[in-house]
Amino acid sequence: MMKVIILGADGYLGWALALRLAKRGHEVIGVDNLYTRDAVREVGSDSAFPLPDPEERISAARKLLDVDITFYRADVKDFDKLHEIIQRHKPEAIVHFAEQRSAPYSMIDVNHANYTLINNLTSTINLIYSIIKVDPSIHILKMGTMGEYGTPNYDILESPFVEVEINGKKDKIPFPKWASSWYHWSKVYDSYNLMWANKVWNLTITDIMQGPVYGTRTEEIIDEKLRTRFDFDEVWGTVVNRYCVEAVLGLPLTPYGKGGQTRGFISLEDSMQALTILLEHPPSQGEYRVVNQIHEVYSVGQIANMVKEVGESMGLTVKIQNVNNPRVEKEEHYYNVETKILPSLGFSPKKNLKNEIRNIIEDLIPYKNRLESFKHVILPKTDWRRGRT
Ligand code: USQ
Repeated sequence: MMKVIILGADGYLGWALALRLAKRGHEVIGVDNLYTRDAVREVGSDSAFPLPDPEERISAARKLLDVDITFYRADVKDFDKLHEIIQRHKPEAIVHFAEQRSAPYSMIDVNHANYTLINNLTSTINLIYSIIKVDPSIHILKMGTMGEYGTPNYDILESPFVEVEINGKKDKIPFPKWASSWYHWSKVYDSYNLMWANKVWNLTITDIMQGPVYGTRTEEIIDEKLRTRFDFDEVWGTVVNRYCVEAVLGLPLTPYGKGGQTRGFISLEDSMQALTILLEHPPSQGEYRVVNQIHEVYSVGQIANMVKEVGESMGLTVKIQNVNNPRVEKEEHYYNVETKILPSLGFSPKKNLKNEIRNIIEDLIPYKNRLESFKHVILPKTDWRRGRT
């Protein structure tokens, strides 16, 4: 069994992973500054499911799952605090989710752009330096994003490097990246910084390129008190989860622009399975490993049709209304992603989008009244091109 620190343990993925790892018998130490809770309130929204305080969640986990999770309310931008926690617990692995994770939030204005870049880059640098001081053999499992690559007109390989030929001379370069928000760029810069830390100090790193995650359920979320947060507003919600809330509220589903934007999706449950596998099968000591963590590839238009079909089969009236795209992104494009590493380690997805949409809608219906009061934060307002509030 391993000792694992999760930075960002209060988030959508962080809390679900804390439960998964603890239930598998690993010792889990969670760290979070609870920033996401405040930043979601800042845009006038909240999680679809009311969230207990970290202490209440942890005692619910103790009671319902018989697991013990240690929690620190701390900011990983504070190097001394982060170092002290790592020094105290000396884990085998550290999962790094403690970053601002919304693309729209990063595009609101100069303050939000700076917050995103400073928070995200500083947290990763602090983690690198803490590990060098405590024990350079600690495995870093870092959440990157498929959005680092953008939507190129070539295959997205699962490799940190690619060989190129320029004017007849060949060399290896970092795999090309072309992000589409300050948030996504912050992850590109993090990846370069990790690659560099690996070269200088031989750190052992898994950099995960994950697509948008959807879903409300994991094997451990067996009670309302154990729910992980679920965002749906225009800033914090991601596309599948947003469409499901729109369907429940009788609002038209909102593909942006032409709706041909294609991404690689994964359910919350399968994301947990993948992360657990990557922790339990670390790369060799001193390796920088890049993993593409997606399951099914769909366009946002196709997903709208799927949510409409499932919603209607459940008795909801669901319309689709494409809205002006507030983002700067390709609306029709090639998309082909290599995914070899996770299957080679035994990853076998248990969920698919269609079945999971039904489960999400089923879980949201009892919260319809609560969701009604957030109707005004659903249509997109954050316009990439405006750059100010
Ligand atoms: N979109 C719509 N309608 C909506 C919401 C979004 O058409 O109502 C479109 C967007 O324009 C975009 C696509 O759906 O083309 C994905 O947007 P998203 O909001 O679901 O996800 P994104 O902003 O890309 O970010 C999310 C997570 C982020 C993670 C990323 C993975 O917030 O933390 O890194 O998904 S990826 O998309 O592969 O970069």
